[in-house]
Amino acid sequence: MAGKEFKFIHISDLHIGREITKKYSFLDPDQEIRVRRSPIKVLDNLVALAEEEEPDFILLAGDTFDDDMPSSDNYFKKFKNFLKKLDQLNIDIYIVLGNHDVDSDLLTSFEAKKLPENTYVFPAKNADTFTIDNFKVAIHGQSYPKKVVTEKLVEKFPKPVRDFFNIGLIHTSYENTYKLDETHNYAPTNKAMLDKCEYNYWAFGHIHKREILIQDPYLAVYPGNPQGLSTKPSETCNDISDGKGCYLVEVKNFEPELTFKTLDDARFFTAVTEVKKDQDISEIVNNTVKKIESIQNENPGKFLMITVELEGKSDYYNLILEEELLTSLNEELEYEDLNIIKCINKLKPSTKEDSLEAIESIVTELEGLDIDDLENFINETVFEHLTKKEFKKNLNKKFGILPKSIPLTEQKVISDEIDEQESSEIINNSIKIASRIINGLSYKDD
Ligand SMILES: [Mn+2]
Repeated sequence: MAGKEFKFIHISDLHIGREITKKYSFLDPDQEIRVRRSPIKVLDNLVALAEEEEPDFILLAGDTFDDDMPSSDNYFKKFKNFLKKLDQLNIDIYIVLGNHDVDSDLLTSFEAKKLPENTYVFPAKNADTFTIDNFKVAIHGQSYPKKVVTEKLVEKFPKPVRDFFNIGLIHTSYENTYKLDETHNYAPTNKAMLDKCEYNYWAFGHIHKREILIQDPYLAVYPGNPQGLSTKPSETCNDISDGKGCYLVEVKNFEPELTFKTLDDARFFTAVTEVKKDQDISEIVNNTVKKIESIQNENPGKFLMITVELEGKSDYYNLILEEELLTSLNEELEYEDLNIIKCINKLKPSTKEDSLEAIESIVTELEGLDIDDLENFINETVFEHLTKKEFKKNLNKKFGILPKSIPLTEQKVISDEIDEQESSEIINNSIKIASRIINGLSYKDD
């Protein structure tokens, strides 16, 4: 017996209220506002999608709010406003609470009848079933009763309603696929448990990476979060061409068909630059800029937060400062909808022969310098470019040379009165230290 055609949207883990920008304080003010608003912007995008697609209902599988959210909070009011807009569009919404929003006022407001009529929040005490007779749909769900739920809630889910399209709505860690530690392995489910329920569709939330876990004979789906929240792999768009969002599910003759729909406004990416051994910093910057511009072309209209990683073997592996690279890239790439948020130098030293060649060039440079130039060399090249703070400390201890921020006139050892012997001693020691560092050794003699 065939049911009516219907369609719904499956979304989860909005984490409204999460302050994404706390860690990225160097975004300029306009950028900061845009990124901070991105989780709430998802609601506007979802309303626009609902107007376009006219789904019959929406399923929200937990972690709507990032934290305890009182009904007096602005974010809560905005969410309530979103529910009202859906109500005006005649779209129902079914919600369960997850570990993040269990202490929000969502369920209590629903029970106090303070939410619009189109909204149903599943109880926390036990699983419940909501049937939509018109479409022959039965939605079974349960909210979290507490933050840490180790019980297998699905084991007590109701029997399927015969001849209905049965949907299970739950915030869960499925098969512990992502090797979550005990404290995050919430309301665990596995295939055997789901098989037993004989439902048609499992609408999951919790894991932020989208994934279709089971395709046949029923669907089990994580839509992922609709807005990336950090630089963690599950939050980035590195492996997904269409960003983050939700699933539109169209059901004909009880056969569900999934279409992914984008809802995000800001995207995290990692741009990996493969460095060849003798490429200098300007070549590395140029190649990275090209990589970033191609990401930009593939993500029009989105705000991009990019982590740059340098990989490979390089003669200059320890001469490239992450902070300096970050500054030069952000200077090269002055777009209002893009920011390089982090640079990570994962370069390894080249072969010993290559390193020796690099040392030789330093030696030659050092030997050709007079005292003033040597001073400058040590200050500019060594202090500015060598990454190891301890090296500076050591140099300071050994020669009484202080970091550049302290005027040179206050430094005792290196001065105009320095004699030939002292000068050559400094050169030799500098060479020794530089060579050890270039070889990846400790600066100490041991
Ligand atoms: Mn969660």
